[in-house]
Amino acid sequence: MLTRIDHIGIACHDLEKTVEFYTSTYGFEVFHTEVNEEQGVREAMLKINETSDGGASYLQLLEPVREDSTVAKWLAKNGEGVHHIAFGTADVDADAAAIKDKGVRVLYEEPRIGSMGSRITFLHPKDCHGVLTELVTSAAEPAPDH
Ligand code: CMX
Ligand code: CO
Repeated sequence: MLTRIDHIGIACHDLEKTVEFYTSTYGFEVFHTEVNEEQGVREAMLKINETSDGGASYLQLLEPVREDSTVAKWLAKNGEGVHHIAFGTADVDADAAAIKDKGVRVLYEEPRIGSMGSRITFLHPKDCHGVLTELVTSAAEPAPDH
């Protein structure tokens, strides 16, 4: 079951400048930063609020680290802006399978590693009314037995 907005992914050219905007304009704080080589991004997670399912909602600021990454390609076409939305669930495997059964393309065979050791997958934006949609189970949520 999808129980929160886990994060909104925002693509930017310069992570430091974008972090500076979000911290100085709104007073948000950087909760975590990392490089995800597989996804081709450097990222900063800004925690906005905790959620009733025990998780939290973040902004995920993303700067590409490779010219051939999905975010670099998207920035070249669209410029900076909202890149994707992510819904949180305690069981990304089960939710991805159920959504796939409804005819939505799930981009990964198996969830991959996202921010802070989470497990993530994506739904094709063309099957989601133009919104690239991520499903995420945070590392703090033990996957239920199947
Ligand atoms: N939001 C909405 N639509 C998008 C999109 C996005 N972020 N990215 C691509 N599209 C649209 C394009 O506009 C294009 O539409 P048109 O054909 O109408 O022009 C279509 O999808 C195909 O786009 P493309 O530029 O040819 O890109 P690709 O098909 O090569 O890749 C996608 C698209 C979704 C498969 C790829 O971006 C992907 O695999 N994304 C998942 C991984 C990812 O985004 N990682 C970075 C974030 C990591 C994290 O959150 O931790
Ligand atoms: Co994301």
